[in-house]
Amino acid sequence: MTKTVILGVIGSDAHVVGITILEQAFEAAGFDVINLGVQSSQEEFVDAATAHDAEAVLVSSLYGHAKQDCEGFHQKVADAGLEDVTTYIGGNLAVGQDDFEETRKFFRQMGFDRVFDSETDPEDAIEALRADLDMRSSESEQESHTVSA
Ligand code: B12
Repeated sequence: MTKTVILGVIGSDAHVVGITILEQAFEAAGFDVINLGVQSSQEEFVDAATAHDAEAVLVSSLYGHAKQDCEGFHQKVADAGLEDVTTYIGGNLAVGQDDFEETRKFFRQMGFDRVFDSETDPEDAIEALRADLDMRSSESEQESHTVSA
């Protein structure tokens, strides 16, 4: 069965190239992608996940304000009864991004299931989501490698 993912760039961020690539990669991998585009609010992510009965929400942020833009996001997810929805975030998540492990820890504590940096190959995110959604076929399992995110 096709799995639906909600994708968008959060806050006032207008960087569109990354999510366009992610949209194409996830669609090619067989996911049904609802692309909210840039400058999407927390409410738009939550409403779309509810409306489309999504399995996952993929949040992108490039301009360095992800911490502020994601504050309270997982409370809204919980309030909407979407605790089972897998949430990922990726991009340039902090200004400077000197120590990505610290950044990853911060966003994991915020509630994101996985946190990806701007060097992420979309295929790694797809592999991680397949694993998280238990979609991995036995064939791809043989070829898989561990994704740390
Ligand atoms: C093009 C660009 C712009 C264009 C955007 C045009 C457009 N409509 O897209 C313009 C000129 C408008 C722009 C504006 C700004 N930008 Co700019 N921009 C860039 C630039 C040069 C390239 C971005 C890009 O398209 N990359 C190519 C795509 C393919 O890569 P990507 O976006 O990183 O996405 C990939 C990964 O990050 C990852 N990914 C992204 N999201 C997610 C989510 C998930 C779930 C997963 C798994 C993976 C993932 O997968 C993507 C695909 O491979 C980068 C520098 C750089 N080299 O990255 C700066 C950069 C992102 N911009 C930056 C900044 C600061 C700004 C401005 C704030 C500048 C200003 N003072 O006005 C504004 C913000 C405007 C706004 N409201 O958003 C900074 C951010 C700094 C930070 N975070 O620490 C950067 C890093 C430049 C820098 N080195 O300082 N920018």
